[in-house]
Amino acid sequence: MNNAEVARVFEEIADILEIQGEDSFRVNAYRKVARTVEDLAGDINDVAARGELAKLPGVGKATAEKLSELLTTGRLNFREELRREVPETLLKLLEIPHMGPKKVALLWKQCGVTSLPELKAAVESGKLEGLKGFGEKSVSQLRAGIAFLESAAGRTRLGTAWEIGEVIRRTLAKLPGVQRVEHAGSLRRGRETVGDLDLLCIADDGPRIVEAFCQLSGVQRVMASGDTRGSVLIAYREDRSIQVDLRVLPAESFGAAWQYFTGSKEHNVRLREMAVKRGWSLNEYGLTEGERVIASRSEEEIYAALGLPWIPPELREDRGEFELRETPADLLALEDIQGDLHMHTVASDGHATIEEMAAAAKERGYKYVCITDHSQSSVIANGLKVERLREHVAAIRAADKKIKGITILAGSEVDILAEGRMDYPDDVLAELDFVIASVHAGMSSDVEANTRRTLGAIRNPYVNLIAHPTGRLINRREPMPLDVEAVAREAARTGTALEINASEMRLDLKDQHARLARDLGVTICIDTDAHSTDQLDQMPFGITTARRAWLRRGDVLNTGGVKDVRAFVERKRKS
Ligand code: DGT
Ligand code: CA
Ligand code: CA
Ligand code: ZN
Repeated sequence: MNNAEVARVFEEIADILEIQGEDSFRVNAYRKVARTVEDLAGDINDVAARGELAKLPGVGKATAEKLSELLTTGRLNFREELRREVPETLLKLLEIPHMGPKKVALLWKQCGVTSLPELKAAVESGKLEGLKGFGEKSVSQLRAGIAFLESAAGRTRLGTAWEIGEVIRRTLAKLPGVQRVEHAGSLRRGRETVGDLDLLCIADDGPRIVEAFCQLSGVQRVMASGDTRGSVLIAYREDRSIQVDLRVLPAESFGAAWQYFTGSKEHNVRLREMAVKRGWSLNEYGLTEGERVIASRSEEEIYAALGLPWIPPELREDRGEFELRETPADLLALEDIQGDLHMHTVASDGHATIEEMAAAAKERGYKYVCITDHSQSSVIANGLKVERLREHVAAIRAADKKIKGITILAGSEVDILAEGRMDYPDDVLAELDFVIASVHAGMSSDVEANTRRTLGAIRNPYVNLIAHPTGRLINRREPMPLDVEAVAREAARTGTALEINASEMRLDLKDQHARLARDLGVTICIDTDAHSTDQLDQMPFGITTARRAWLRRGDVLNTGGVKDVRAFVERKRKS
């Protein structure tokens, strides 16, 4: 079991105990263990191997024994017992936004609700009326939350899907006789969530490839298998799985299949219409006129035959791509990114030091980074008071001198307080190279209040970037209601950048919002918000999102050099 899996077991124990009405001291003890394991820099199994579990913060002798049982046997008796005491479907309710164990307990004990369908029925029948903590407002919030959960059901976040898909792709590519394996479907188009994975493979011996595919590690169930296609369920968490479809084809029709199975459906419908207009037909086997094959080997040939340039997969959503006269040469690419301007260190809630983050960024070929730890109001994230910030800035300057080949800028991710006030006074902000502003607490359900708050930050002359503007967590938390257009207009007017946060949990701004912002003249900045060195590798998800927003190299602040970043800051301060 890895750290995250162990942490989840302890979170679940805490949830069940809290639902059962256990005192908060005991509940929090389990949550603390979960947090400790989750935040561990190394592998929990190594800690166990060294016999040092009991040395972890918040871990006593009894907990160390539980951890050890879990790590050696893969299960924990105590947890299995607890699970028998509550209905299995009850825990699922905790995934509804704004729903905590206390509310779940109330629903269960007072209304007999044990599952999502039962909760839905209870909401609709008015059964919750008069129940403590379920006033009109919170019932309507609950209704929205249920709808949100249903819309997320069965869709896997891009980062997870990518990781799973890449392992399968690389494994298949190594099989003898396999010439090529590629992703298709929504993963290739870079959608923020993926329903199922679609892989295509060029090989002669279909049945053997499909057989190997069905025996991949992680396969929970084989849904279908034939001579040229297979479909399996891959478990990636105890309670989550994703379907993977594989098709084996000959090289002659690979282009047609890749085009077809990449989609989107909407894009394909338009493309087929164009074929039909010419008296041709288009399907996964090729573009044909009667018996004659016009194109099938490559995507380029198919698009060209229809009078179109090759269209990058991220643009295939029927959002204007059929107007393209040529493939956009400067559509943003990972290689264009020169630096990462949003990351955390151990000074607040990150796991690595300034030097470690900078060295890791340098390894990735970046010319600069900006260290942006949390500000004082973010207490849970160990935000820095002014004195500590000044010491931190001095440490950043020292590291910048010491490490050659990369510029380390000193910044901060400053909380936007009520009514758009900033969490540090202006004279402190003025000492920083680059200032990020973001909302972390007190998000309102009122669109005007949220918008006013963000506009306030944008109007501060020292604020250079609004990070994760809507605050959503994909599949977990809805965006806060925000007038993105008004925010974008003001950002453009004041020379403030808006972020595409590349963390696969966030991707915020999302594609359509980023496109709107750019169209209104906003400079976009793509950052990982890394809390550890390996999270710097989330940049590709931000790039993909930017490509889906049709962003060009010139639309993005951190495709420029450090001079351009400094000039961007100076321009706003002077105006
Ligand atoms: P997903 O899996 O829900 O995230 O989204 P996709 O786009 O991967 O959809 P999926 O897996 O159902 O199908 C893969 C591609 O196959 C899809 O993007 C386009 C193509 N496709 C599937 N069904 C149809 C269809 O009925 N008509 C057309 N034109 N194309 C289809
Ligand atoms: Ca799919
Ligand atoms: Ca599929
Ligand atoms: Zn951050």
